Amino acid sequence: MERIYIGMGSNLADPAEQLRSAVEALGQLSLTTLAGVSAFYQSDSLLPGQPRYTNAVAALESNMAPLELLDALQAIENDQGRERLERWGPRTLDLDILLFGDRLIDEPRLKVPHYQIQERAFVLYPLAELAPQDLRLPDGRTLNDLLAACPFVGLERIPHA
Ligand code: ROI
Repeated sequence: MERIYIGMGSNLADPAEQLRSAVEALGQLSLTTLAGVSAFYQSDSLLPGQPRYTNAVAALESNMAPLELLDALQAIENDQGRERLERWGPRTLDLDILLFGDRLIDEPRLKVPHYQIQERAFVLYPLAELAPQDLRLPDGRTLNDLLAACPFVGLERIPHA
């Protein structure tokens, strides 16, 4: 079993409900146990002119292979009405593999760790609710290092969402 962290985001069609449905679907994946879910956090889109996002992180314990898990996550996104009209466009559901054990994955379809973890408060703060602060990325940086460099700005934490 490997510990995997999934970043979740939505800014269309009742985002909190989209995240709750996604959590439910993650809990039903084969070879996989849902080990935890962070609070939900609201923030403005990094791109102007889009609705606000709701984001959260889920922890999985899984025996799935990375690309198998990626296929399963994309199936969940599609089930929840994701339409890939434009890159970075608004979406009903986005599921990203943030970390997969201590693996470094560099394939055309999948790069892990997710390349923007460090810049994104809406990923780091929910991740920190589930992961140990001394968690190390494959490049040696700890979660604590990343948090120290990424202020908690513009995030609104929604407990029990
Ligand atoms: N902004 C926020 N706040 N949350 C996201 O998940 C998110 N995802 C994106 C872009 C459009 C970059 N902005 C975001 O893809």
